[in-house]
Amino acid sequence: TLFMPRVLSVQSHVVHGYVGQKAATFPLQLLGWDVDPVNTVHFANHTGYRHKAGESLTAEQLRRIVWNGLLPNGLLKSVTHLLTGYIRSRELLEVVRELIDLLNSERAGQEPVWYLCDPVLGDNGRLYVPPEMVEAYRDILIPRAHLIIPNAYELQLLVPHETDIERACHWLHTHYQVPVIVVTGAEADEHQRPCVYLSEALRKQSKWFQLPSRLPGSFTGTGDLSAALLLAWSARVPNLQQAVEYAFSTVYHVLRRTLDEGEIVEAGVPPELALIQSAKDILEPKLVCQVSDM
Ligand code: PLP
Ligand code: PXL
Repeated sequence: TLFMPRVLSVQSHVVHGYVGQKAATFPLQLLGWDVDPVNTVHFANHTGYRHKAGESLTAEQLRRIVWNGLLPNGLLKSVTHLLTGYIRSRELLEVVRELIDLLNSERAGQEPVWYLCDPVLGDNGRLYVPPEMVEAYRDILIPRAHLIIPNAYELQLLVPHETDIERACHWLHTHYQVPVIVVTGAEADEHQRPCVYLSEALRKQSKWFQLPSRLPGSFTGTGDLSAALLLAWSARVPNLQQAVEYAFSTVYHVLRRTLDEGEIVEAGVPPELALIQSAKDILEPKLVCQVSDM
């Protein structure tokens, strides 16, 4: 039968720029996915700008969208994947937990919904959600995810007692049953590579992926783009290692182009990703990741 992936994408929307849904939807659609976006916020722009304006979705509003609309119209039945990103409140996170159970009950008799969780907490030492979200992610969403993609800072927030990336991943895996963990932007790692941690069962095939070089500069939306690409490729290639290669090669090309021609609105504010200009690199990424055994 034809594989027709449809992802319910629960993350932020910005009017201008490319973070959250705006970073995820275009690549997923180009790669053949139907995307059903649920916007957790509707902001003017990402929060790195001087002026911030917009509204957050409340738990009650999310309940109405799902239980008064999507569910009774039968629109959750075709959802094969769930992607979650920027969520600002514990209440909303709890509704997402109910949503996971609902999606799975709508798929009774079929494979459960495959869930990629990006535990968006912050980056480079700066939290962008209330601090109680750390525990909320650990207790509520992470145990239900098939793959999580924290950056190095988020991993450290989630597992404060382990500074070693591999040991922190091992701890999350054994205590929270997370099958796959992909850690991005590992500053702690002098080789500057995204790390891929697989469950014990898959461990023997685990590989590390070396990026050609870390690109200078600070970006925003990179994590959202990485998560979407990893999801898109994970359903198109036979193994996760390959999906990581395609996804991070694409991220590299997008960042490379962003350095050359990304929109800079204001000094000190990260440029917007040159995403639309990168359509060819999204569709057919030239591989730039070296796969090396550890
Ligand atoms: N440079 C390259 C080549 C990358 O692949 C990435 C992220 O994957 C970054 C920079 C940005 O890393 P961070 O997650 O710290 O924003
Ligand atoms: O890329 C993370 C992110 C997502 N959504 C919004 C943001 C940011 C980072 O600044 O502001 C609205």
